[in-house]
Amino acid sequence: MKLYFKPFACSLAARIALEEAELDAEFIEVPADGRLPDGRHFTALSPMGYVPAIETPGGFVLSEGPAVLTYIAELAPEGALSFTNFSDAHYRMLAWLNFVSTELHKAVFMPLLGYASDAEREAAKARAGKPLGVLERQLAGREFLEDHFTVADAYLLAVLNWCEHAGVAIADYPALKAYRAKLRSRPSVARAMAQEWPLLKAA
Ligand SMILES: N[C@@H](CCC(=O)N[C@@H](CS)C(=O)NCC(=O)O)C(=O)O
Repeated sequence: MKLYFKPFACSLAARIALEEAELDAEFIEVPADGRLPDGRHFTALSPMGYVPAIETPGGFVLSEGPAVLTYIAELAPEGALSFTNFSDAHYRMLAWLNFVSTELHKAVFMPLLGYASDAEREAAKARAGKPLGVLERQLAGREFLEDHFTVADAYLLAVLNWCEHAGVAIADYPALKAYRAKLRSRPSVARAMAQEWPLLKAA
């Protein structure tokens, strides 16, 4: 399998998931101009030009983070990155993936990371408190979003990594801050971040 990524983008979650489940993958950094080493343009794989995207040896291509993460979770040994299908926890995990994607990643962090006008950034700041408050309450006294580490935690960690750059005061959310610190020391997360640090610096 190939994972198309950009350093410290949301695709970091997919790298963490692959590390956590010890699944083999080739990691292909998408350059700013989208021209891939094999000559294709990245939009041939991911129509919006967004990472993450994965490509299997059989030629199956998938973009959209929550779908990519669900696919990796299902490739992994059962329970390693998600819960048993049809368990309540499995659907709560899917709900968290969607929550992180829509309420945090797109609604709050994308505008704050600079892809927006000043007015849109102000609106994003005003929107931040509600989803961060939901997460703060969920994570108070817990190590993970649900009973064990899943791809939803990997995604949330990748997004929380942007707080400082986006001007989101994570110190106002002590449970979230502690959750992020603890996850960063998890071996799969630490390995994935260490692999992408030099690439981010070089970018
Ligand atoms: N709807 C997409 C959004 C993914 C997304 O926003 N990816 C960002 C990085 S976090 C991206 O590739 N932006 C374009 C760029 O960096 O050039 C998904 O859920 O995967």
